[in-house]
Amino acid sequence: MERILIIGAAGQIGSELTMELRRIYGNANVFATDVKDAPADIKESGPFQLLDVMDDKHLIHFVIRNKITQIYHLAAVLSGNAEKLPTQAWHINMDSLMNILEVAKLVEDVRKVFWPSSIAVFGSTTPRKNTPQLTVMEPSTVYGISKLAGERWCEYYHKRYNIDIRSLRYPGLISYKTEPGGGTTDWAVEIYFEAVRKKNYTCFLGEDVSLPMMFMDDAINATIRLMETDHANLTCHSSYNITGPSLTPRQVAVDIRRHIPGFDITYKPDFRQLIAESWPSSIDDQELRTSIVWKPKYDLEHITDRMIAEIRKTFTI
Ligand code: AKB
Repeated sequence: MERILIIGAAGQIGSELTMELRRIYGNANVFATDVKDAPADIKESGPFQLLDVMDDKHLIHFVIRNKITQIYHLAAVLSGNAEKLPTQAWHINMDSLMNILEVAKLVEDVRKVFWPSSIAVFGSTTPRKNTPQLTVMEPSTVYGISKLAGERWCEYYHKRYNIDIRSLRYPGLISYKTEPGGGTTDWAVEIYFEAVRKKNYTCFLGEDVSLPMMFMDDAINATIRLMETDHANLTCHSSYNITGPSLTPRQVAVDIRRHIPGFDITYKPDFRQLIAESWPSSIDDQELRTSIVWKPKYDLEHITDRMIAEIRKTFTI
């Protein structure tokens, strides 16, 4: 029987992954934790506790006491926020991962770890189109540097201590339940909320920057599939490329007008424009698709239909 710990359960990914894992493994077996309060459904459907992953002693006691067998470590300072406080972001992103890797090494019951990497591991010297799994990686952001270093540590712990760590390089994730905070791809969520709320949006990126994106349902599905796949099928022990459709702000705005004809968008690029320009515009994720036999279901139209419908529901309740 699996007993699963989620770190960062109140965040954009955690708030949806926790509910799906509870549906699969049973509410009582999925322990949601965060440094901040969580949405009501997380607290009401199963165990929730405040836990700071930076506190290594508390973390190891929690894992031993609750006989945890799998850990999903989702907490991180994202790209935009990390640029505002680089040394703090480095400290949080790296030390939290090292605490998790050490716990996985020391506690025998812990059999698997999931840790997300990001398209931010790539930089302006990487081929931007169809970025391959193995390529030049010279990230220019502190977030990207921490994710690249994290990938190397994951592979090191796998090779040296035989720890089963699985990871995906998430693109921008589009979801309606919990808004992201401080990322360069946040525009792809904000645009839908503002379209429904105000019928206009000021985008912090220029109209034609193309970035790889993915709807949250596809990301959750791929993540759980990766964790459930036989170890023998895995060909990568650092982090797999993964993607859905590549989108520009202009393409999304045009698609939103199918539902909200008067929707207006203006562009005021800020410091995140340079970050976006240093990231891939599209990703080759064939290696993952072969390893876990998976492909995404959501294209732009399908994403827009779901986003607008779900956001409208929350505003009419
Ligand atoms: C960000 O924009 O920082 C994140 C990411 C792509 O990892 N959404």
